[in-house]
Amino acid sequence: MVISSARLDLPRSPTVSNDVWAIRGRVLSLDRPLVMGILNVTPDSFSDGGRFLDPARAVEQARRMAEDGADLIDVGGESTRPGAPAVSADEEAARVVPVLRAIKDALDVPVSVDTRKADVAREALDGGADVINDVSGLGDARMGGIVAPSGAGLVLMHMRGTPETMQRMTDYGDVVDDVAAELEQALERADRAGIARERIVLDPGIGFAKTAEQNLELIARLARLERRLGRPVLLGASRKSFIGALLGGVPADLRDAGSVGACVAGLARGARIFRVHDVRSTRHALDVAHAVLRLSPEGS
Ligand code: HH2
Repeated sequence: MVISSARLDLPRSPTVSNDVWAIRGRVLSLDRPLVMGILNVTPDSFSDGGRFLDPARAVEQARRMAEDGADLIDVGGESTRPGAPAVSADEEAARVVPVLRAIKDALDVPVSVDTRKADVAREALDGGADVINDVSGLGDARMGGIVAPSGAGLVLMHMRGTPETMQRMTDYGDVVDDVAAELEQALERADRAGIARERIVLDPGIGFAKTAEQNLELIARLARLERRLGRPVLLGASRKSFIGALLGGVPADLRDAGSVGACVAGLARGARIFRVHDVRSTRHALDVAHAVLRLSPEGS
């Protein structure tokens, strides 16, 4: 929900509001849950690969998601599923930027670009991206310097290693505390680059260097991340394999109801932004769950 279109130049301050997310001249209110619709423009994403490579089809899908209640559209040009092969920055930008520009021309919906690469982010920001969604949490040393002057929002996600190696890097003490500590380091990288806290949301990285049990524990104890780090939490559980495993091995295209369940559970435990494939069902479920959960369990 956009509550102001005034360009912001917010200083970093100890009194940062957790109820807003400042993204390139807009302030998104987090008074109600935000839904980020996934648009993968890759040949190989695990659930929607190959469907939206053509900009015209991508715009139609973005329009559908906006009509269904998406607050942002997240465009990604590199699959990060476990074991996915690396893609060059040129190839990734060639997939993402034409789609980004086409959406910005056709629709008035904020667009985030899902990339770990500073060179892709630079082209995306030139093309009008409102948010950089960095699954490596500023792992590319040049990323902070490119995002900082743009005023764009930033998602700092937790992962370890690369999509090829991450599933061998699941040793944690307390998974929530260890993820919080590693996200804190990402926040410090953002501070050093001069990116104001209001522009940042945090993401525990469901499925990225996590076992199925660790994913569940992170969702169950999400509120601790916001309490410790002072910024809102985004949850990206949609169609991921832990949902398939919980449901007896259902394939990705049959995981939407389970994904909605994960979002509602995440909302109850403190998540504010939800990155999903099935926007309409998620929007409906979150709006109803939010209307209930904002009331006190004790009555007035
Ligand atoms: N998950 C994926 C990609 N980007 N970004 C954030 N912030 N959080 C996530 O959990 C997240 C993400 C992986 O899912 P998907 O885009 O559906 O598949 P693929 O990586 O195969 O394109």
